[in-house]
Amino acid sequence: MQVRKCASLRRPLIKSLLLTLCLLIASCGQQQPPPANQSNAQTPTPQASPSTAPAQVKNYRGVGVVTKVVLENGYGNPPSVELDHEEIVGLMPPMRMEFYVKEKSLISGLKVGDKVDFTIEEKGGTEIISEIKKK
Ligand SMILES: [Cu+2]
Repeated sequence: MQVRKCASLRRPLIKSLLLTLCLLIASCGQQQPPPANQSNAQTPTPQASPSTAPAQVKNYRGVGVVTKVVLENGYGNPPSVELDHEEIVGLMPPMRMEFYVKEKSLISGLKVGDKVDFTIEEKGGTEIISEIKKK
């Protein structure tokens, strides 16, 4: 569709520029499957663009009870703590889940059953505990 439109243009001054543009569009198109139908073609798929700001760090406060402490996860993974946590406003409902922690020292003094206050650092969909203190 776009290729045919460009090929029909006969203005030499802008022809090479448009041709370059056509090639760019065509090469971009090759990296993705063609749209399933015409209505999709009218609404471009959102894509990550160079102007997209880098992922912002957001901090969330939470409270919970320690259900597991893992000081060594192996395979280069950070230590982790499993918590029965209350609602983390703006992030998630109450649940039991495991979080990675930034430093082993944050959880080395904790044990199962401890009530804790904690801070979660969320960046680009990844959550890690940056602070955790026994109540
Ligand atoms: Cu959770």
